[in-house]
Amino acid sequence: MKLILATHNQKKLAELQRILAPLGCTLVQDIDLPEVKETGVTFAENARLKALSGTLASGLPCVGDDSGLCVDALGGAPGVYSARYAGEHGNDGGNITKLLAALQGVPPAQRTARFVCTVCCIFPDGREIAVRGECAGSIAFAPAGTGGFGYDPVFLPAAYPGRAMAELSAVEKDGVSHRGKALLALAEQLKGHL
Ligand code: ITT
Repeated sequence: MKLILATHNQKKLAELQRILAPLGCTLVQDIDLPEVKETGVTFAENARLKALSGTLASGLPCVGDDSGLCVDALGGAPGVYSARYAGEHGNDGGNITKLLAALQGVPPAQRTARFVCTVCCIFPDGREIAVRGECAGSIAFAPAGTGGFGYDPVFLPAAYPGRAMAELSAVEKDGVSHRGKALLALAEQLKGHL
């Protein structure tokens, strides 16, 4: 199945492609999609806005991904504002610096957090699929690793004690990540739409 992917984040695109390809979906991004204003207050609303905009612009089935980091000690922040936590959209280094500063003095047991990924797929005939995946973990005291993107250097997934998400291989990350789980659910539901 050929799907358009409504994202302007190249690293997110690469992850979506590598997870969905073995599940039988090819993502294409050869269409100049409009920039979408993320005005939703939930991940699911924003994923739907991205998918809808892409479907309307391309006339093809389109997938939108809205994701982020929710930190318990910060009341769920940065949440839907994860990409622009430090002000400028997509400033990963600035976001990490701001997060570590906000958690200064917070002990390990209270640094619990989770990554959330919502994915929405909208077909030109109006059918919609919405799925969600989560990855539990905690926030480190300093960044480590060079893999992944975003907050991966400071996120310690519960499934790999003592390692940051950015220290995992792509296969290890996809096996436990919020995006890996959401896309597995999407692939399952897409079977019913072929
Ligand atoms: P698009 O809207 O164009 O898809 P974006 O980067 O703006 O790209 P989001 O609005 O969904 O995407 O913001 C997601 C942010 O959450 C992202 O910029 C990272 O800071 C963080 N994030 C999401 N998934 C992540 C992951 O797997 N690892 C680390 N950080 C992640």
